[in-house]
Amino acid sequence: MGSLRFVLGDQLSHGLSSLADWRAGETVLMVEVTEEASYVPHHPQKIAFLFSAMRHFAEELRGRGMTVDYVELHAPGNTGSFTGELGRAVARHGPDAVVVTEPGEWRVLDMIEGWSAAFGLPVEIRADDRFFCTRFAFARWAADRKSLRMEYFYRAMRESTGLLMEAGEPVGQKWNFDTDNRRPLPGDQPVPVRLRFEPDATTRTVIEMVRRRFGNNFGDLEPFGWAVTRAQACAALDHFITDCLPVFGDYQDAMKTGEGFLFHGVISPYLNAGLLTAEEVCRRAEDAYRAGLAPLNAVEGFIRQILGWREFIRGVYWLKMPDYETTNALNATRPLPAFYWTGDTEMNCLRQAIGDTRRHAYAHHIQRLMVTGNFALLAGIRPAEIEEWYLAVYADAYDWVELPNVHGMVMFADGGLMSSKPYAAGGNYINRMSDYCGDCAYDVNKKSGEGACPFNFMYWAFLIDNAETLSRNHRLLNAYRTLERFGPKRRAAIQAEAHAFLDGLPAAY
Ligand code: FAD
Ligand code: DLZ
Ligand code: SF4
Repeated sequence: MGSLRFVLGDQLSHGLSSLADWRAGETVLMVEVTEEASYVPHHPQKIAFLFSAMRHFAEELRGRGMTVDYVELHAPGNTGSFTGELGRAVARHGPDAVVVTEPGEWRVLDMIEGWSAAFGLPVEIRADDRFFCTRFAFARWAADRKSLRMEYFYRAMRESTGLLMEAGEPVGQKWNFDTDNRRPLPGDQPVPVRLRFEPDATTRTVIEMVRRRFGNNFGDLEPFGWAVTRAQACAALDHFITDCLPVFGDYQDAMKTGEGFLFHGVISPYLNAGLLTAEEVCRRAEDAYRAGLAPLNAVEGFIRQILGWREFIRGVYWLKMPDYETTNALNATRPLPAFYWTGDTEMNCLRQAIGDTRRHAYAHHIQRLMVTGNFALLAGIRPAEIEEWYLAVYADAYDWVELPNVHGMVMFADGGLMSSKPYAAGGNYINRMSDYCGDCAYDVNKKSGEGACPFNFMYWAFLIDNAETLSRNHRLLNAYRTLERFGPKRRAAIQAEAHAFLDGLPAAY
């Protein structure tokens, strides 16, 4: 029958390398399997999104005349794993070879590398060309660099792609407009209503299946409004470019109660599952700038997230795995507090960020980094426990993108491989960028004692606890000088207050 084309759940792209030379008579294999659906307790919306998108994609392939062998989760005999399902499909179809695009995760690549021996067949693993930068090009860029900084990688990517470039120079004569992108949201700034997609019959069937099977996982299954086809994802992108991108830059770091999406793209699940490509999203944003429909600070800021951060994060993942996830540079050992799963905390910023996550399987970058992430960093949560949480609760979460963001950017567990200092902050930052503090049981202006914002004393306690590792970091010299002035008694009191607060939090496990 020729080759069996195995398409994984996050490879829903018609231009996928493993489908490129499909010939009549060959079968495409797609499988829903328990192992993937339960390696962490995924948010129910994440599972429903992916299974519905997979089923729609299979239909689209059939519509293009391709033969698709699609194994549903409850199909009789489903073995529950990629390897088991490939074995059954090989027996059914008798292919000469298996063709697969490289997976997003190290765990799955390790599995795939065992298939040829297991099934006695050639297994061709093709590069995933949906990224701007191949794993090998990133490794070449990283070679001989002591530290990896996104900004330099990003500049090289601007040059190689020509995005926002003119005659070899960055448009606007600056690479980065980030200083224009840190405005708090004015109270009277209208926020666009986001495009949602009514579940069709396929999605409704999947939703009911997910309710029965995964209904107890953290997160609301409904209302469900995610795009599940490429056409819908394109409509979501159009909506973002027209209604949000023009002000995306200004309020990129802002947070507002009840407004989980603000001006963000809300496209990461589509990019990561393959319904949209990084290239088309960046080109659309650039076109909006060139047509005078969106300002440069917004467009550059947005393109940097995808061409810079997303590609950089993936590069770090493949460069450093599998050892990457085992490091713990700050010796963080505290168990994950139960409130991450329940939302039951008096700290309003955390309650809001976790509440948005529960409702939408989404929180924007600053909520992830500076609220739930900042808390985990300052509290010294065990990296593996907080990583599992992030991998489970977001519709866009896959190991390749979640892990470097959490392990490296949030937890500094890689010792600063990708950031020059930990993103640690006291309550002031959250107060400046959000409206959360006004409704909080704690007082953001109080540094210690009854009712003081816990971020305030946790921030200083974090620096004291980690002085051995961090006090020589040149970007923290001012903070450590301030701490020096506090004197030993005040420092001991801060530490005692932070540890008592943290020790009093019920653990999740
Ligand atoms: P926008 O703000 O509109 O940005 C546009 C796009 O840029 C995103 O869709 C995304 O593809 C890309 N992007 C932006 N920042 C990053 C980044 N740091 N890393 C990779 N891509 C980026 N993103 C994921 O896709 N999956 C994850 O599992 C994930 N986990 C994260 C965990 C933490 C602790 C942090 C701090 C960030 C994480 N991110 C993750 C990155 C970022 O928060 C999300 O990509 C973003 O919030 C998605 O929403 P959006 O589409 O509205 O993004
Ligand atoms: C995330 C996920 C889930 C929940 N379920 C499936 C599945 O049943 N079948 C599938 O092919 N893929 C699934 N995925 C996505 C995979 O975990 C992802 O394709 C691999 O980890 C490679 O990145
Ligand atoms: Fe969060 Fe502190 Fe503000 Fe409360 S006062 S919302 S805990 S930053």
